[in-house]
Amino acid sequence: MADMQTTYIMIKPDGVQRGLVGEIINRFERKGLRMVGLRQLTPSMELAETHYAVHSERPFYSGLIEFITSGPVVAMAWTGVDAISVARNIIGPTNGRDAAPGTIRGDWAMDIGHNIIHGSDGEDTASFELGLWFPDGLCDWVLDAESQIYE
Ligand code: D4T
Repeated sequence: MADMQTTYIMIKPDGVQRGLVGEIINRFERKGLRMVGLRQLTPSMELAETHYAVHSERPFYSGLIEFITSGPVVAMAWTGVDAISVARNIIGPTNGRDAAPGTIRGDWAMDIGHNIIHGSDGEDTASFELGLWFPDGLCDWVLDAESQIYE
C-alpha cells in the first residue's frame, strides 16, 4: 500500500507508572494502526544515550537520560499509511500544557520533561529507532480490518 510507514512509539516511565499503557495502546489500535512490535524494558544508559544522542548538547539532556532510565518503558512499533505523522497527531505537541484535549499529552501531560510518550519525527529517525529498540526485528502480519480501514 502507498505511503505505508512504521513508526517507533515509546511509553515513557511516567506513562507506565501512571497506569496508562492499556489506554495508550487502545488509541493507536482503534485509529487503525497495526502493532508490529511490543516490549517492556528498563533502558540501559547506553540505549538511552544512543536514542537521545541528537540532544546530547542540550541543557535538558542529563535530566532526560536520568528520567528515561528510571524505570520501565513500553517500546512499540506501529504500521499504517503515513504512520509517523498520524502517530504524532495522536500524541500531541511536546509540552503537554500546549497540547489539545483528545491528544495523549493533551489529556495526561502537564510538563515538557514528563510528557508520557515518544514518537519518531521522520522516516530516517523511525528507521534508526526501530533498529535500536527492536534488534531482533518486527512481527510481520496481516490485519484483515485494513480492507475496511483504507479505500
Ligand atoms: P520525543 O522525542 O520524546 O517524542 O519528544 P518530541 O519529539 O515531542 O520533543 P523533542 O525531540 O524536542 O524532545 C525530546 C525529549 O526531551 C524532553 N525535553 C525536551 C525536555 O525535557 N525539556 C525540553 O526543554 C525539551 C525541548 C522531552 C522530549
